[in-house]
Formats: sequence, structure tokens, C-alpha cells
Amino acid sequence: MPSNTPKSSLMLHRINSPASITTNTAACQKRWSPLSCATPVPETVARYHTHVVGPNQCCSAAVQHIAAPVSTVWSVVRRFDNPQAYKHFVKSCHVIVGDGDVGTLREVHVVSGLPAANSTERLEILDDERHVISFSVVGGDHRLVNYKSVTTLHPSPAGNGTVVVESYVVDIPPGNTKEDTCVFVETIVRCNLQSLNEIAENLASRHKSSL
Ligand code: A8S
Repeated sequence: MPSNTPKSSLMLHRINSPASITTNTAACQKRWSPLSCATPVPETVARYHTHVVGPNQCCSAAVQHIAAPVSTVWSVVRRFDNPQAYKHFVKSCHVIVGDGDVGTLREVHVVSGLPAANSTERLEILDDERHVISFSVVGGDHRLVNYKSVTTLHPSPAGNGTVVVESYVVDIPPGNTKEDTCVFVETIVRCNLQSLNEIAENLASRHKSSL
């Protein structure tokens, strides 16, 4: 089993809530997990952020606390047709097949300055009850072959906030190291989560002042 990152396990440790806690033992002995096997976590974290990782792949997770209700954050995150609402690297997005259900394909064009032009992505999971969304990259002109990410939202144990957990698996591109790949992807994911934080907090405060 590849080693986990202390940062992720520390952060995930904090999102424990008394409801539906599980230990990560069975899954993480066979697969990559951001957690140590004994760390108690909400059941959806253990289930959706435990990945099979090939020898030429890398995998990591990021956590973001947002001072907005899960319903507000989810209203932004669930829009597979509108990633540009919070992903600043996305210049445009068009749904090419499907109507928003699992299997829908989107074509994303990214801003200039990246080692990429576009990406074709498939919606893998959209669970409005558990607040889980996942997509995989199935084509395009870029270096992140077989990229797959899962994002889950959890009510923060402290109160009216949200904890977002986003994990990914991707092939390590030829000529790059695992570390290069992780740094590149983590930079994108962190930017996206920070932007999501701003947008959701703005939506929540606008909603409050209109009540
Ligand atoms: C996401 C996450 C990632 C997106 C990557 C990592 C990408 O859209 C960008 C640059 C690339 O080199 C690859 O949630 C790709 O969107 C911004 C085009 C896939």
C-alpha cells in the first residue's frame, strides 16, 4: 500500500462527526486511501475516497472547509454542465452527449498557459442525497491520462458549514515523476476548492441578507 500523506489524514481526522462513522480498515488494506487504516471517518469518505492505484499512477486528496450550508455548496458543485462557475482554468464547457445523468460527456476548453487545450470528461457519479460527484477524463489534448476525481460534501461537525473532500487518481505522464504530477494536479485542485469556497460563501451571505 502506498504511504498516505500526513496532511490529508490530519485534515480528514477533523471532519469526524458522530453520525455514520466507520473505520477504514477493510478498504485501505488493499487500496490507496488518504487515511490510516484505523482512522474513523464518515462512511461516505471511506467508500468514495478509497481508490485502486496502479504502479504508474498517483493519487491524493484535498480538504476544504466552507462557511456555507451543504445545500449551497452542492448547488454549485453538482452542475456537471457548468464547471466554469468555480473552476477558473476552464474557459468554456459544452455538453456533447447526455442530459446531466451518469454517462453525460462534456468538452472542456482550458485557459492558455497550461500544458493542455481541452479535455473530454464523463460524469461517473451524481448522488444528490449523499452529495457525491465524480468524473473521469476520457480524452482530449492534455497530459492527465486516466484522471478520475471524486468530490464529497459533509456537514461540518462544528455547525452550519461544509467540509469538501476531493480525491483523484491519474496516470503519471511519461517523463514526469510522481511528485511532479501530484504538485501539478494539487495546484489545480486547491485553486478550484478555494474558488468554490469564495463563491459558496458569497451565495450564502447573499441568501442570508435577503431573508
Ligand atoms: C478538475 C481537475 C483537473 C483539471 C485538469 C486536474 C485540466 O482541466 C487542466 C489542465 C490540464 O493540464 C489537464 O477538476 C486538464 O477539473 C486545468 C485539461 C484535464
